[in-house]
Amino acid sequence: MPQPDEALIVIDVQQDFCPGGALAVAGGDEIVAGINARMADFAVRVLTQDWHPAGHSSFASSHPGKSPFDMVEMPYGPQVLWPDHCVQGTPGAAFHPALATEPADLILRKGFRSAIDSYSAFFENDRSTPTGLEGYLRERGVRRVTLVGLATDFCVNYSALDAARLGFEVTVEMALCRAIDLDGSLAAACDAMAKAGVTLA
Ligand code: VGL
Ligand code: ZN
Repeated sequence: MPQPDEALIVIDVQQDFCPGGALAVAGGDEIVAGINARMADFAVRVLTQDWHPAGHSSFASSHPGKSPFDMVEMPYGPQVLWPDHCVQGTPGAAFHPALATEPADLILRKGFRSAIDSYSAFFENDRSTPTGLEGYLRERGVRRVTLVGLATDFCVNYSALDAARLGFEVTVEMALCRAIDLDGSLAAACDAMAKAGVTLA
């Protein structure tokens, strides 16, 4: 029986993060069936979608002389530069075709402002501009959130840390996540999440 105060948040299960995509996460497509199977266990189901305008400031192609995975300093702090990905309206921004989107109560888009990236489902990368998800969940009576999706060490990690900081009880189901793992970013993310009180299941 789904508990009324529990939400499943499915992070960025999109074509560009799956094998063959612009920012492919190894095994990204392997989690889709398992995520679909979990949806019935939650009263509230949210899907997030990374949704960048062309020429987004997180794209290496927007920074002359820079390459994907270089770091730059943005007004809001350090930022990894990515290959162009999840451009609004392109096939790469679409959900994986096997992801069950019908059960979703809310599809939340993020990263749509050119000048700022948004890894977290709750705040943009300045860690203070809200996406509105906190208000949505609170108004729905949610107190506990389970996170799955892509990528463990970026968007899942940032979302989990923000959810914990906001006072939600947070679980990340590691078997239903896959990581990018740049320079030890997966281990660092697991450490940070554990320290923040996130349950890594
Ligand atoms: C993501 C890098 C850039 C993610 C999104 O979904 O983890 N990573 N944009
Ligand atoms: Zn992105």
